[in-house]
Amino acid sequence: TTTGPALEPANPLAKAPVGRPPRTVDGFAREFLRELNFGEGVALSRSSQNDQYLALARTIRHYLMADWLETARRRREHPTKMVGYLSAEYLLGRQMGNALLATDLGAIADQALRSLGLDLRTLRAQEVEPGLGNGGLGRLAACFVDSLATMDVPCIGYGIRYEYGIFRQTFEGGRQVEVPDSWLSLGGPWEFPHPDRAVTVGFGGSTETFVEETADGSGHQITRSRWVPAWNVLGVPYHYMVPGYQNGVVNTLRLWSARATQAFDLQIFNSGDYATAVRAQTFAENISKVLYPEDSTPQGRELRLQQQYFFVACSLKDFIDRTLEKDFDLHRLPERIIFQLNDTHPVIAIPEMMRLLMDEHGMEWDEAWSVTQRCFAYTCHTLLPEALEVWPVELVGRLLPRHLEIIYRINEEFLETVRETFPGDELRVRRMSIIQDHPERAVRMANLATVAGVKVNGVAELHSQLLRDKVLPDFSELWPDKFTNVTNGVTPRRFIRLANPTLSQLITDTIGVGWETKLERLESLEPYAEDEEFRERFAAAKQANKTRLRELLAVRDGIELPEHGMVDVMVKRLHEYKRQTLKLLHIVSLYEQIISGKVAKDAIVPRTFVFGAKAAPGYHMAKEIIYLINSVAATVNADERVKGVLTVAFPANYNVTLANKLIPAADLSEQISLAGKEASGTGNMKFALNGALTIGTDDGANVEIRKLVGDDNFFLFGMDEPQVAALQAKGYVPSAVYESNPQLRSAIDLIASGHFTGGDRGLAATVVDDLLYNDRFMTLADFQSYIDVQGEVDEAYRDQERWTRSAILNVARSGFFSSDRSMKDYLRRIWMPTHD
Ligand code: B1H
Repeated sequence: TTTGPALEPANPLAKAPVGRPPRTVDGFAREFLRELNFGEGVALSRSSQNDQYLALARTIRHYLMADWLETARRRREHPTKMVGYLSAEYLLGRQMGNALLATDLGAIADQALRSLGLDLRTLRAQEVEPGLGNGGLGRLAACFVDSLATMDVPCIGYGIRYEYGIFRQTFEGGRQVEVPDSWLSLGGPWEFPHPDRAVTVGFGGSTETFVEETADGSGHQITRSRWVPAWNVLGVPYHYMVPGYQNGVVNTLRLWSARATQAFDLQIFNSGDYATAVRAQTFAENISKVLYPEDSTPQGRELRLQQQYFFVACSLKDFIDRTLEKDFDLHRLPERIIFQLNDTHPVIAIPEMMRLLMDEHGMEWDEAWSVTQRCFAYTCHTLLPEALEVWPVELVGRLLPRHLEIIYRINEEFLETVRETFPGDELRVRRMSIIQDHPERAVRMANLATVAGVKVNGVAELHSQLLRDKVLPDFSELWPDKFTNVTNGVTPRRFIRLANPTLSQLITDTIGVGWETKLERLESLEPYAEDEEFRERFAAAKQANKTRLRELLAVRDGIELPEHGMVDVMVKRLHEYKRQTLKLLHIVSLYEQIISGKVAKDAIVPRTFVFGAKAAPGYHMAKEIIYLINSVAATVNADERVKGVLTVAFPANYNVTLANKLIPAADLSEQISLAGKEASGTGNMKFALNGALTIGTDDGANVEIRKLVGDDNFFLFGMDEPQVAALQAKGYVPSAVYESNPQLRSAIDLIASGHFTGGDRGLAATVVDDLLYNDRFMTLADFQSYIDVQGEVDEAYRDQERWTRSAILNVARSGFFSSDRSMKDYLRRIWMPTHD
């Protein structure tokens, strides 16, 4: 299937996008009814809420459509260098609110629906969010494409249209039970399938060599290789609009869905084995069936490598064959594209680019390598060694034999450079090799990305430094200039304007409009920290957000929150390095001190602790921690002795939608990972921007948040990274910490006694034993410091005026964490280095 010839229609109307629907209440209502009647095929009186939601989505879409077509036309007519963001995850969150904000249609839609007896908020709540990501990494990709559209930077986001996104979390008896997320089952009104533009992707088979005359007519012969795949699948692109913020720009997110190819079908269908043929179809479609739910620790599954190659092969082909104008000279490819690799997940794109340039476009190795090396840049998102992806050579060879050949050759030439630069240093050669030998022969994707990429960046200052010094030190010694930092950011459109309308209104009333795209302007709020009236309005906004949260959790989860007190929130994926157990030990310790009479109930500040966390379904320890949090919540909430003082809420299924309600209501943001383990964190930024104070370690972007908001407005605790390394080197014995700290001992003993698990000691043993005898992330070592600083938090909170002042300063000084700033940094440091 190819695109048809350019049309030369007689009717001049066809030359430009037909008009936008009128931006009036009547016009909107009319458009909505048209969609309901002619799109959904139902009368208003007979329509379900889902019909109404779908019609409303399509109505809003119409207002964006002309801008989308126009943006695409403009980019085709004036082609410039584009960003191809390659990401296996996009954690988009609900689309409707964002589309209404981008088009500034909220008020019109609200009135139009009201005039029809409908309620906008109810319809918005119908949307099942596209959860095509696990956590921070996927949400970051969504923030980045939002910022690029808002900044009118040409970008295509490429990824996978998983039929099932991140699972829906439920609790049964306090244990996590995963339910498949069939986000598309009630219709996908935001997507545009283009089955006619499907791309074929090969897998398996073998390579063969053949001899060919060189193109220069000299009569010389060269040996080339080509791939003969054994099977292939189709990638069908689904387009999603990425609207900029009220700027008339709409970029595209192109997500690929796998289908069986016809040839594949025919072959088997003709063999008469109908059932096998149908099964083969299912096999192909499996590739985009489900998002792998591991965050940080990738599973080396064959299907996952298939997913990675599938979306990357579709994307490169799409860009070269469809996005570039015909007969574009591929030697100049780097003038027109930079592919940003979001972690190692899309790194197989590097050998794929080599294969395309050589085997399909006739380039020789050196030319192809020179082009490839300028087309990719790599972002690393981790420091955990187990999170660095490696693919067994056996698997790569079986699934992608041509790519393995190419990887071997890249490695050979690279190691030659290493040997020239560091003669006789074979240990170094082994460390740097793209191929590891132990524990099994495997391709190190981070090494491949570092060798091929123009730049390698970490996601926060500290992370980038540790990346250079600890993760890839040999590479940074060889190529110091390749390494750079771009500190993460978050989109203020979704995470302030949409999530926190009350605070947004206050900001606009105070400093005027436009801060949503120039977030550094928040700094003009700083003097208002001393303005009593402003402080009162600020505190009232926070209170309103707490009330909103209380109402939501009552309906959503049947959780009753008290009206007053501090809201202390820890929301993020469940992982040992993030140390949800440290938070739990704090809660248990407070509880233990009250029930044992060591501390008077009224001596501590009433707090509501809110957790939100999904565990990877196969991560046993993480699931045990969830069970323990739920057990502690149930016990504490039912105990009259702490009523009104300690409340623990763990609403199930933390996702973007819930984040938008939770974060604005928080007083305290828990960012308590072991120093040196959290690459950046982005939740930490969202909290600060919504006026929560952080209690945190010197880790990831916490370091930069603290530097900006100031020590007086941030609660720092725990070891820093050098101290962690020193303790590690010296030998860490968690049981010794337990023995020597009575407060810690009481808390752990209470858990171990079965107090929270219905008297069953066994049910808490997994977590307790790990803390005492393993504690890889040094929870006990940081316990006392954490407890002490939580005492300072209490003290600060008692002085509400001081607290509000600090909260205001957190907002005023966090403008740096806009993802617009991150995008500017990428543009200047990586994508368009001449860009000023
Ligand atoms: C982050 C991941 C990740 N780092 C593997 N690494 C995955 C790794 O499906 N997998 O196999 C999925 C995700 N995610 C996070 O990225 C970091 O932990 C955060 O600190 C950081 O803020 C975020 C964005 O940079």
